[in-house]
Amino acid sequence: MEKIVILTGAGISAESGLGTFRDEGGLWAQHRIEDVATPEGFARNPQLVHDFYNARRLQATRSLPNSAHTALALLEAEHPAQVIIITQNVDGLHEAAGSRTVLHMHGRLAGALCAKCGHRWAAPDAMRPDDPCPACSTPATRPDIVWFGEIPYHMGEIWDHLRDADLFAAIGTSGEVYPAAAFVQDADRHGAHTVELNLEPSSVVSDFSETHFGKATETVPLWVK
Ligand code: BV8
Repeated sequence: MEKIVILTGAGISAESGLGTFRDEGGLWAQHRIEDVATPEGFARNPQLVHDFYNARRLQATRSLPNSAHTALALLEAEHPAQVIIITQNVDGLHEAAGSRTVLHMHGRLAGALCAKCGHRWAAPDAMRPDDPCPACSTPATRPDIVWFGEIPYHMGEIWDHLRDADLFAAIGTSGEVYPAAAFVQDADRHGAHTVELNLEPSSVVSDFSETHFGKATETVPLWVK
């Protein structure tokens, strides 16, 4: 039974109106990574970081999945237990499109985490630094997001999927952030056919056997056919 492992990045949500990071005017052009996407930045100014994620959480709740998300959900419906999506995205658009097997390796905007006791709960629309944890009451709440320098979630499971993949596709990612950018090499080493679907060549395009350039809403529905 063919195993299809799909890595997605901000580019798959671009046409749903959510900003990417490294495109013209992207999120990293508006904010310094050090200030809003590192534990040090959060320790320095938790309100600034909460404001950054509160704004993205609000925007994400108002966005809709696009035909690329829907195409992947249909692919999974047609090949139950064969399709796994590993997303770097923190929006919930894969789930909103109907995908069931989604691993959020960089966390989720919808999640809140207590830095003291590790309790997780559904994030309120606007988080504040001194919100008490519902479990231990400590005012140590943070977005359930993996920042630079932190260990991505689900890595053990992800390595297993890459080892067993027959087909690995990366969709809408610049290939700038590790360990996600190296997944194609792991899949290739274990014999998978590798495909990049992106608006333009990523930094790791040479690691892929097949490429399709264009907008995700055009390339992904055609590719899953
Ligand atoms: C780790 C938070 C160890 C969530 C993010 C020095 C010190 C410390 C660490 C490092 C270091 N040097 C290197 C590292 C590792 C570091 C890293 O990679 N740094 C980079 C900058 C060099 N990585 C880490 O720290 C990671 N942790 O390494 O721990 C470890 C490793 C393995 C096992 C155990 C332990 C943690 C990384 C996670 C950081 N968190 N964000 C959030 O705020 O959203 S990363 C951030 O970048 C986002 O999560 C995003 O997902 C990710 C990748 O970006 P993309 O999704 O690719 O988006 P981007 O804008 O870059 O590209 C969009 C693409 O779409 C473009 O190519 C564009 O052409 C295309 N596109 C645009 N429109 C469309 C389109 N494609 C199709 N259709 C369209 N319409």
